[in-house]
Amino acid sequence: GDALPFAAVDLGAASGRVMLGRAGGGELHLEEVHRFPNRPVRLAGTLHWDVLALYAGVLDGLRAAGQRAGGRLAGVGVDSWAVDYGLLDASGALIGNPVHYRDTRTEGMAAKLAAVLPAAELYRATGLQHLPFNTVYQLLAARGTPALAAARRLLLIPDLVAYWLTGRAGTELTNASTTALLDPRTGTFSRRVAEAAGVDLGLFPPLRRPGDPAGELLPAVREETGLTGPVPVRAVGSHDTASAVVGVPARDADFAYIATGTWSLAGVELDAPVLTEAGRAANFTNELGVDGTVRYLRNIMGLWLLQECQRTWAAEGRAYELDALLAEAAAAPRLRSYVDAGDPEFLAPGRMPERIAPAGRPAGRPAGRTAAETVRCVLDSLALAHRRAVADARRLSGRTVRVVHVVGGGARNELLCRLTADACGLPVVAGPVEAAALGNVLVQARAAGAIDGTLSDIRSLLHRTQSLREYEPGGDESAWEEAECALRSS
Ligand code: LRH
Repeated sequence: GDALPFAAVDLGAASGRVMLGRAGGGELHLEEVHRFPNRPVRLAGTLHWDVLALYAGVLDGLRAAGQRAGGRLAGVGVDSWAVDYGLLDASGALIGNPVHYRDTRTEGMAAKLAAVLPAAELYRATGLQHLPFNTVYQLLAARGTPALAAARRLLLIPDLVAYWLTGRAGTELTNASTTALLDPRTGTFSRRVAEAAGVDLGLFPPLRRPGDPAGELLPAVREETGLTGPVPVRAVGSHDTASAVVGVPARDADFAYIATGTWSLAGVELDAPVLTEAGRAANFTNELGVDGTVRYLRNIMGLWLLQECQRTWAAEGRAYELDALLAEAAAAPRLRSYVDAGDPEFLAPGRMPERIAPAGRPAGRPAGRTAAETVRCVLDSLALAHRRAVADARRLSGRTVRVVHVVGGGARNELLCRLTADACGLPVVAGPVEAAALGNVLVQARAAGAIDGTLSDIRSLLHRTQSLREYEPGGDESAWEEAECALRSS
């Protein structure tokens, strides 16, 4: 058939966007119709998401998408970052602003849960990498608060936005798999974990899978966005990383991926979870993907380190131009200093250049580094962390990896891609930058019948239609190996 227009709402930690994707008849086009900043707000000591500002951005974006598409859309899908949620009261109204996963309320919660459910058992039941902000810890931190007591429903962020658009509530599976309340073998909630954490599973509306119908735009929403006719909303891989992995333009099965943005999510796609103790020790996660797949990966701090440095410099009146900084960083010697980009010490916002500096490895002048030297340290550290994650994914899963796909915002960072190829000793295929939005559109398009096929067919379509860039590994891999050993023994 002909290509149909779908809107992909993709909310990231730094910005939200609405993309118009046209898919069908062997074609795939994507254009950005609206982008808006996502600015967390600290209020009374708690870091929040400004979720109504995001919703306003979504409405503006849908209006813009409709205008581009002649007033009609064949569907809408919503994805966003994982783990966070909004609470609704008995009338369906939002209780307070959702708390940001970088808020410190979860400190000490892992130990608290481990006292009733040992970490090894939690891992066997949920397969999730320990991250202090996993939903289960957030809910433990919220126990006994008036907000949670008044709550009748809990909606993960993309489900919350979909609820406002449609009036219908559901819990999308790929994102539910990031809560540490879901058993990745069965794709159902784990009563045992919920009981141990004191979580009322009745707060979650029924599960739905990517491709499932999720309602239609409410008349009031259509009116506000100028859209005509019924507009179906469909569940997609509502966890942005799940959509980004759909958007990997792989040619065959032997690939690793790194979804780069605020985070780097580096790993492989599997048919079944790997719930081994070795995997737990290596901090590997089993998140659920589209079509029954498992995203076996590690969370790495990602470009957050760089974004946060820039924010600090700008606040100090030294706003640097990113391209100039990157060019200078590219000319600097490699591995002068590096940090463990997986270290939760970098999770919270604030004073990032300073926090990165003292942790840097010696070699030269640790103090008084220039901004470009700090940027180089960040990118070397990310490449190093990518190397470790790809090697660990291979080792722990037994998968063959011949190529590393870098998708998401980091795919346009040439230095990061080049260093990643060098560090991994593997070719890197970079792009698409908007993999999450493409994955969102493609899952909708398939559910709507505009395209068909398996994930591998979808990936061939991406490979044919998207512009990609290849980086062959170069330089001396042993320098990366040495740095890795040095980090491990520090
Ligand atoms: C990336 C992401 C990642 C999560 C984090 C909270 O946007 O969804 O997969 O771990 O945000």
